[in-house]
Amino acid sequence: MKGYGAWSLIREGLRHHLGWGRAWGSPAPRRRYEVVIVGAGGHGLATAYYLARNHGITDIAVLEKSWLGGGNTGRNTTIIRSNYLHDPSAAIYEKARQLYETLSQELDFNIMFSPRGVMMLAQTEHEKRVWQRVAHANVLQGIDTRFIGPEEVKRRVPIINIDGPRYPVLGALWQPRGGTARHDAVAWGYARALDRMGVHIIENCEVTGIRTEGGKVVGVETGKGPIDCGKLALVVAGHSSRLAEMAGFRLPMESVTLQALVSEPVKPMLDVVVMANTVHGYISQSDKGELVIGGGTDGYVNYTRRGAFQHVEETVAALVETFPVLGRLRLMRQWGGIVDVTGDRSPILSKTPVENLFVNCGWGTGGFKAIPGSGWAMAELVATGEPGALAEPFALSRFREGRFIDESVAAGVAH
Ligand code: FAD
Ligand code: PYC
Repeated sequence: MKGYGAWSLIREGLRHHLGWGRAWGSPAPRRRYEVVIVGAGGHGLATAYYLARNHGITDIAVLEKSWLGGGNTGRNTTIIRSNYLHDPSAAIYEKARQLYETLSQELDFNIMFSPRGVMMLAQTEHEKRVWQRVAHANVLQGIDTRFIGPEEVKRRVPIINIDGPRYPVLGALWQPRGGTARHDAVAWGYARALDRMGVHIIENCEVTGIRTEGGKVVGVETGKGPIDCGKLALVVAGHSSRLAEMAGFRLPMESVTLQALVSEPVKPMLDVVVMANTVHGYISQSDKGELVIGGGTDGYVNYTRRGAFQHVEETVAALVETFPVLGRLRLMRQWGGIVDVTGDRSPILSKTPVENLFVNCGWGTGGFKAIPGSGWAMAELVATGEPGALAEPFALSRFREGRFIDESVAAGVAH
């Protein structure tokens, strides 16, 4: 497999790009692996990558029921930030944000990380106090955010209407090194690196059952036959409850659809990410010029990935007041993804009642930004059998012990 350095690009350019090989293979599954990871989304792939990179474990299969990155990893609106309130959240999201800064170089794959700045608007007095509090917490956590006034908001986002009428802009929480990355590229970059390290990624291989013996996991049933394993990690986002049920335990979470939409491409008019949580909308402009827009989740548990017309109406109506220019745009596409939401809006990285079976889920509406940090922490948990400092607060036991990490405000999306 070729690298993507300047010489390869020039050579392939000169021969019409006919010499590139596949970025990752499609191996037949072996009968047994040391570690099986279910789910080839960003979190499953990153878990495999840091297991290999940090812990020297490469006897791994990542099993994916459809195509790699086709779940929420390829459906999200790509926002990356670490401006959370509580220390455990700030630690794991900032670890991820820092890894994103150099991920293109590390994977030799351009993930198009764009630290253009993320702004979370304060549109009520209450929201202003909340973001000021988060800004103070972030100072103590060593995270670079600050509260900015309406004039600076207007300077950074000329298309914004700061005067209301319903919700004037009173300021914003500003994270200058937050931003976006190309979501598919994150999955593809990890997949290519894994293939080079000898890890098997097996697509079109749905896990249909989990086998245990004496309270210990021993393997999985799949559409391509049974596969034995020493350790099993479930990293399947919105399908986590179903996989946990196969192993005989329940997870404290619900699955709901989160929707997004994009406009037709237009000339550059917005070079930061803006989230307007009071009106439930957020917006950024992609490199192609489309405005990437999202709102809240469907208000009921469901496993559909359909875009719903009322969402377009609600989300756009909310944003048009703050960004009047949107009223003149045509919308191009809308879609949904099934997100896995816990009661405290924080993820679960944990051992389970089944020995050698681990879960990584509950990232809800905000797990894209966490992918590298989550993979790093999950790899440590799977490799050693014990959580490190990053994963420990996110154990399943917190729901029994009442140690909730309430991030419903910082999660940023209405759900
Ligand atoms: P996924 O990418 O969904 O991967 C799980 C994989 O498991 C899937 O590929 C699925 O096919 C596979 N799978 C499921 N069941 C099985 C089985 N039985 N056998 C084998 N494989 C199986 N987060 C942000 O940080 N910023 C954002 O801007 C943002 N915007 C979002 C916008 C939308 C519309 C949506 C839907 C989500 C958004 N998110 C955002 C959330 C983010 O996308 C998710 O938290 C994250 O992608 C979850 O990654 P994952 O790898 O856990 O899940
Ligand atoms: O977590 O920042 C986020 C986010 C934005 C849109 C969806 N999730």
